Amino acid sequence: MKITHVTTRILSTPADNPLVVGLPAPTDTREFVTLELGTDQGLVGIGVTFFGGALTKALKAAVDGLGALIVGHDPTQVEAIAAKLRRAAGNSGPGGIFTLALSAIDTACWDLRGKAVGQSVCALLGGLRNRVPTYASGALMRPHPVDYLAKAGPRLRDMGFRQMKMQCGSEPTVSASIERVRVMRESIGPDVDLMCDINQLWSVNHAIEVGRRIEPYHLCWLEDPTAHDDYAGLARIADALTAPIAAGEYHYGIVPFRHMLEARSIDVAMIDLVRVGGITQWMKVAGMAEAFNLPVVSHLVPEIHVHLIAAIPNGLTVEYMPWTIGLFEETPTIDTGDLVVPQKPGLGLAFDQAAIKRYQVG
Ligand code: SMN
Ligand code: MG
Repeated sequence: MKITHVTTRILSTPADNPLVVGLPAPTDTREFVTLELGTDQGLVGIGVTFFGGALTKALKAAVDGLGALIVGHDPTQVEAIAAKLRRAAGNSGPGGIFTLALSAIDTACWDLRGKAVGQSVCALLGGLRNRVPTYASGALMRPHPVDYLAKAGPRLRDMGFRQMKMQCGSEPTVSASIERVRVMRESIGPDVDLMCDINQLWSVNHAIEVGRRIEPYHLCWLEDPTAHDDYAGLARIADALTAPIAAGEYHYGIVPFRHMLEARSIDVAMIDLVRVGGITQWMKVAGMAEAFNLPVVSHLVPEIHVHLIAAIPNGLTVEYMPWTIGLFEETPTIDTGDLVVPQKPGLGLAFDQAAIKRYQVG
């Protein structure tokens, strides 16, 4: 099989989240770069990348530029493709736009790999199980007031979610942070897994102080309590608290995970498909975490991550952040709190032509 053509698009979709109910819909948008790799066998593989912000056009140009270099290549040779693209991109990786672009290409190659042999990506990668726990995300956000959380949490539980994540970190006082977590926990009861994301907003000492005082509310994990690259600081927090510390979404490539694992900075490895550089790199980090006896969780794009978390022995749960559901014709179903792995060949996903028509801006 050979890659014969590369098609990229920029889609600008409404920045809403269907899990947020009863609040005005945001008026801003999210930009995605979509990729289709066509082949001489007539198969088409798809990938997606983002985090471009104002550089989304540059990200599309990066995918186009790298994509042109793999025309004529066998898409199943994912390491050969990564090596060629790294060489071609000079020193523009592993951080930033190079890795974001590589991710879309690698993902589309895995989709083709699955389609070529009639197996799902999950089956190709290990095929451990066909459903995985998932948690509601993006629905209990920092700007949402406490009384909203108290109503939204039970609503998510009634929708079937057995796990959910809230954001904290911008409260004016320690007691306001504690109160936010207390109200959240009491609204959903003891049987729902609750995660809390700080998105790097706290100092190490503040994280330890608040973290100790919210221990009665039992977090499934405390995420990114401090700066993502403060490996020693994260380790101090992880040591001081019983709540597991999760981090990883801000890192590019595989090497920072070595630092976090060696420094004992984390108890849960959160791997972002887009920033790590695609499925090939994602699996390497999952293996590193396994060797440290640590679970792995995903970040964004549940439609693709469901294959990865389901394939590995240490996959804990998939973040159900429904930003990307509008891009696809059909997305994995949620059944009593689990995300079901699509059984179709490859990723089991197709871009929604109506969405392309409606949201394409480049
Ligand atoms: C997150 C991602 C994107 C926007 C806001 C928050 C968050 C997550 O860190 O874990 O999904
Ligand atoms: Mg996060």
